Amino acid sequence: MSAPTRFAKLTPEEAAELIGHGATLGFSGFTPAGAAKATPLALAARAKRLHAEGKPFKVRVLTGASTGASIDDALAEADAISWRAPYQSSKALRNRINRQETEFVDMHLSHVPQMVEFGFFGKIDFAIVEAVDVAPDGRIYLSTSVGASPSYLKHAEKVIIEVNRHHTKQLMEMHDIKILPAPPHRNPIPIDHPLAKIGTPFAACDPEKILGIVETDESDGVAPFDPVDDVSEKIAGHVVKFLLDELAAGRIPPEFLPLQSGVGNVANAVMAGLGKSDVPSFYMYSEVFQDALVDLMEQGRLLGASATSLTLSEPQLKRVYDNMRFFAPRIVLRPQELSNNPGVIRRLGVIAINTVLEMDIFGNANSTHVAGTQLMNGVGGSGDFVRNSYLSILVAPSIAKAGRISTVVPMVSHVDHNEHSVQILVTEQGLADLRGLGPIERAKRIIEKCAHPSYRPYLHDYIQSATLGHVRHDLARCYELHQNLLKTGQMLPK
Ligand code: 0RQ
Repeated sequence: MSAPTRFAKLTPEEAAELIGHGATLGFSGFTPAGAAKATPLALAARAKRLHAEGKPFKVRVLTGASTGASIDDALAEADAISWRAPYQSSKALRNRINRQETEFVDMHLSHVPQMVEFGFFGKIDFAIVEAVDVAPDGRIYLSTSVGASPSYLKHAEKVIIEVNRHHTKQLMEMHDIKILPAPPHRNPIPIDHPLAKIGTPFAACDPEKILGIVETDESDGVAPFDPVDDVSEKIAGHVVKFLLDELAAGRIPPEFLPLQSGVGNVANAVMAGLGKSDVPSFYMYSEVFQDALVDLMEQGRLLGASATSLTLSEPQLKRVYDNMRFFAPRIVLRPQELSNNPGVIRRLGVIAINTVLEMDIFGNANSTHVAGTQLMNGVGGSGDFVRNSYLSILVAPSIAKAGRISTVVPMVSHVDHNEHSVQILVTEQGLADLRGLGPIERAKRIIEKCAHPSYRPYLHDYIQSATLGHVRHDLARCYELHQNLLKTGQMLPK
């Protein structure tokens, strides 16, 4: 394909000048993968300049999920974000959200395209989207993530494309892009295998809306994972043993089921553990394709993966780019409405493994808010998978902050995943299979299998002293551990 000569070339500063105070921006980016890079940095610099002149400048920011430093860190540090959805993982932004300087809408990632489609977020003024190529007729070949970019390109009034030369154009071989029609005209989505393709390798955009192209040559800047620690290894061990037992019992078929794994070091360790185990070679139907999966695919342990982003550190990404003949047919990158689609997850019988901050003794889980108030990152795609998977596994270390916090508590201080969706809880202490158990049996099992020994007596005592009922609670006491933490910095007295 020829260079996109039809469109004006813009410097990042020129692109940023086009964007006015109060605009709603739909950025590409799902994790740092495929995030717009130069334009948001120039926008942050512009915001700082305007603020120094005493002028207001804030924008409303939509993305696929979290972003690289160029969007959330830079714009938050410039105090330039008034409203943000659907997910973030930036310290600078998190602090502003928790001080209520930025309004944050924490939502299921599969819902984003539909909400854009129906105008729930209002008018999208600009889509600012990273691509590897643009055709004169407006076909946009996205880079390392798809996320919600196709919807932003379709609905934004104006479009700025960042063409990033750092990435291979062959990425288009992985992309499978489709925007679902509006209900009630939705036929079944014909994805009956993780690698099934149902769309096009490009996102469509009216070329008349494209104001210009910003050229970049920058990596996604994905940080490599920490070495696997003892706690993550133990959690991975429990998950692997459980899956092998399920396989032996015939509750997982011999060809296995597609896996989804959440973000972070624990999730990465679980995937590495599964690769080394006797679990049969498997597929993934997940949202993020992260570092451990490159090795597993090369070893033949991972047969193929559906995701919405290729979130790889530079060395791992280079391995993929150097061997696209091998990797391209084995990876499909889809819009997040499809990578995280509840109907497809249920159809394929996904086994989902996600990390939480805390779990309660009845099986409710909190992924997002420390002590019920302080946002960490957001629910992300975890809810899409936890609610709809064949097996829904939630993992966490049993204690945090050197034991001052128990992640197993009487009642979670914020609910992201409720007891009706959660099936299996795992900490380094053990695994609690909650299927078929009523509340009191669940409580006993979670305390014995998952709680840290130093918190078990407290939790048993809580149940004993609670009001008799189907679920036993002492409403005066259920947040005692959290209240202790807020008052003294630890959940139990020394
Ligand atoms: O604090 O950073 O100061 O050390 O929370 O905890 O154990 O390092 O775990 O990095 O895997 O993150 C739930 C946040 C876990 C993540 C969460 C403190 C702990 C540490 C981080 P420090 P760990 P991880 C699909 C999947 C929601 C989205 C999701 C997440 C820090 O997995 O954001 O699942 N999940 N998406 O010390 C107070 C507690 C704590 C606690 C841990 N109970 N109270 N602090 N910490 N438990 C992907 C996408 O959607 C893109």
